[in-house]
Amino acid sequence: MSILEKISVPADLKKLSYPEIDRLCSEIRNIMVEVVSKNGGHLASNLGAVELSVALHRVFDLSRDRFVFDVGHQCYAHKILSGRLNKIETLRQYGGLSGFPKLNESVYDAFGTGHSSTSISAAAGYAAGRDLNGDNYYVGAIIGDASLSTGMAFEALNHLGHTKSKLMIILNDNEMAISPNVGALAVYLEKIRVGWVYNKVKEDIEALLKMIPVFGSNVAKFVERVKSSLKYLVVPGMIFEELGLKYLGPIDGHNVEQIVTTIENAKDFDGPVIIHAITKKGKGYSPAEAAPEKYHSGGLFCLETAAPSKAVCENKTYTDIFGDTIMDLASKENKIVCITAAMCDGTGLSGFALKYKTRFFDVGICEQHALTFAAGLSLTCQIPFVALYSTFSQRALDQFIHDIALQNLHVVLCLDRAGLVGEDGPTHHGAFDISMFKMVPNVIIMAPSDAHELKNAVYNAAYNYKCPVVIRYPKGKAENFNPQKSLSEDCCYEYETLKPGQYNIAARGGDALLVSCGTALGECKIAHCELSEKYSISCEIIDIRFAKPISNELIIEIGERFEHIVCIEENSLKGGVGEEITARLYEAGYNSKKVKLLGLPDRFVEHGPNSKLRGIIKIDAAAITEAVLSILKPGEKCQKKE
Ligand SMILES: Cc1ncc(C[n+]2csc(CCOP(=O)(O)OP(=O)(O)O)c2C)c(N)n1
Repeated sequence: MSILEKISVPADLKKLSYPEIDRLCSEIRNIMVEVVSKNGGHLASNLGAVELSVALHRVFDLSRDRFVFDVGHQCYAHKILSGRLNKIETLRQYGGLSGFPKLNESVYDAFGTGHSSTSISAAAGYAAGRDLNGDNYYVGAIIGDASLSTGMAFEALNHLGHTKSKLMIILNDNEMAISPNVGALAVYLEKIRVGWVYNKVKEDIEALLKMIPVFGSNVAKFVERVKSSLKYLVVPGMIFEELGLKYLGPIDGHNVEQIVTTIENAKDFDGPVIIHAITKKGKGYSPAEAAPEKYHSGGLFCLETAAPSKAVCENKTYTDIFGDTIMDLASKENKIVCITAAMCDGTGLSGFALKYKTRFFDVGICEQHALTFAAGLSLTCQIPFVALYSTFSQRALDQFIHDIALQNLHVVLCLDRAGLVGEDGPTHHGAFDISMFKMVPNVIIMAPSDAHELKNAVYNAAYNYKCPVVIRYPKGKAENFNPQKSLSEDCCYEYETLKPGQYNIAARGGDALLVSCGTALGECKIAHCELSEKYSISCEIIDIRFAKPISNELIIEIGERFEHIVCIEENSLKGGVGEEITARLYEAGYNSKKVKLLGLPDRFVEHGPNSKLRGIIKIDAAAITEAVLSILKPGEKCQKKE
């Protein structure tokens, strides 16, 4: 019988011996590796947090005590231990378990996460509410070293130092963000780790300090100063102590007994306490230990060889195309600089980072800082490209408005993972970028429809538009609607100059119009064929290219030539391009049009394969066909061909 089978409720963990706990940890790791090999997911961070999760469940009752998992990409062991083992095979699949903690998935999940560095704030709120209500459960946050180095985490620590709420922070320090962690805090934690082996020495020195006698006030002050500077040198975690938290550690984050003992010691401290646990990202699965960045998150892989499944390595993605293009432009223009917020590889900047070391900045998980930093760079005539995932740009909206757009600075924001992202689900879908940035004055927003269009967007953003520019493109394989033109010979690629608002007629037709935004063009083309072949309906397709500006010329072209219009975008319908086009047509006096708007609905879209999600929310080719048929009058070109 496996140890896991002995656990029907988390409290059963308390009955296990430590050797049994060790076996349990291996069983959990085996399950994780197997499930992630089939379903994809965040492997390396989860492998590194097994013992921490086991220890938390051994000490606390997490259905009552409230622990917030930061980012939430390390919650698989927690899910396995809290009654979800029988559903773990459904992880990240449509209708199955989410890859992140989710309030409505289990009573054991204290807070929904996905974006980094929210855990201490949420836990602080829990602690304040608990105290107001006169309750007495435990509250805590488990946070990685990279997530701790963001503004939001510092804001929470700063607040806690003031409130002194009883709360436990577990710092899961593996020296890594997705890539190696960067920044001054990372260096500080590294010093503590190095000093870890000298802990004994520290204890001896502290004992020695206590023995220094104190004579007279000046001597006393001097001795105090010496004591405190020596303390800074040898006592780990002083920065946290100075902020008003009790610091415990560092401890071995893979030794459950040591973690449990430390938590037990910390539990009764009546204030904020931080336990510093040293862990290894990818622990227990050698390919992930050797290459934690590669196994941070990703697609399916072969269990035996650990090689990515074939589908994963085929064809260039939009991320690759962006990476290739920026390298090409940077080879000719030395003012181009690139900024990432801890997502160098994910945003396609690894090549740039290697080749142009001084022109590349990884600022850590700090999207707000990344944008204002870019604003400063732009004022020195550099051409900053900030590459983020669409969803993470949400937290930097004010910096975009106040620091970049208001001053009309030339900063290019490249938003990868725009639109649906599939299995990562609602925390990661890039659902709002067009709506969010479209309302901001001075801004150009480009939504390229294929690889060539993306190359042109990056080129024009660098050279032709001296204002804030947003370029949004999705996850996954890049379409190429112009296969005659080579994508690979970058050095002699012929970029096309585009006027802001310049649209492209992608297919001619007269019965109805499909207004396509970005990569929705692929689905429009399929619907176009189906409407023509099955129903003899000829549709025109306009690829608007720019979500902003939408030119008057385009509005007049649509208004004069079409009565039946379907707009398609993989962005929220609220504040999207469809809404604007409808309003502008009406305003221009074209007020009798039949219009259908397809886009992301006014609810959070679940996780699952993108193709399935597109069908459910009706933005795929079938939905486009259906929309056209629904607005053409019966008998008016919508008889199905026999
Ligand atoms: C706001 C935000 N930006 C970027 C990310 C992408 N991201 C996910 S995990 C991660 C690194 C987290 O590192 P750490 O907190 O140290 O945890 P570890 O994975 O090392 O356990 C990043 C950058 C995110 N989730 N949220």
